[in-house]
Amino acid sequence: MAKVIELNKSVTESNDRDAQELREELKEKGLLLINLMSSPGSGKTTLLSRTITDINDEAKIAVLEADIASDVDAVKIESLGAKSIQVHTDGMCHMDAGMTRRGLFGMDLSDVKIAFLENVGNLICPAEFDTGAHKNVMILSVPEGDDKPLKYPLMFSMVDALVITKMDTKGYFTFDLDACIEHVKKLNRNVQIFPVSAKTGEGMDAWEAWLKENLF
Ligand SMILES: Nc1nc2c(ncn2[C@@H]2O[C@H](COP(=O)(O)OP(=O)(O)OP(=O)(O)O)[C@@H](O)[C@H]2O)c(=O)[nH]1
Ligand SMILES: [Mg+2]
Repeated sequence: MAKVIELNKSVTESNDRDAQELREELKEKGLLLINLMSSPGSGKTTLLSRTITDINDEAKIAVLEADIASDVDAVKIESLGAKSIQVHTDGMCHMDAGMTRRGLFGMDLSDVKIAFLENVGNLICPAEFDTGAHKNVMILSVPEGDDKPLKYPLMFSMVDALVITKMDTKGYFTFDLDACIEHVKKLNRNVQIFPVSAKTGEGMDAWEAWLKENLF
């Protein structure tokens, strides 16, 4: 059973200010916060699990799991030896800076170098709220299709990195990686793109190197 915090809407309405304050405070503590967004089931927890297995010894990882219900993801992460906490969003489809702060500080963050926020699974609302993260990362998985940047442009245009996961399934789906990258680059010229499979480990090195480059 994971520690679970029930959240409700932030009391303050000035989310942008709260987000900036949180970002600065965490930087002073030497803690990199990464906001991980995607549609449900695209592979966030699996990517985090593989990342923890690969680099948790070098850079301690903690995960804030945000869901509408359940603690299954937090239990999975804890079973790998990383710190984790589950927050419930009171039915809301996103996290804001105040909710992120309450969840993060519900964990013991001593020695932690990277905190991931696994945001609520959807491609719309999470892109609209600054969580206070230093880097915003999106996952798109091969089975979702290469046309998603055309349909959900906001999230693709605001992220620092895009992980294209489940590359091991490419043979079973019609997914044109080059076309996908072209759509994304039209929206966001500077985005870093990492094609990976969290199942086979393909491409994980480049993703993990990027994480380590961004450590404080
Ligand atoms: N073949 C393959 N399957 C994967 C990969 N990554 C995740 N999966 C599978 O995809 C399913 C969903 O993965 P999760 O990691 O739970 O996805 P999620 O985004 O955390 O899901 P929610 O938290 O419910 O939004 C699981 O059955 C995983 O085993 C991958 O790289 N390759
Ligand atoms: Mg998950």
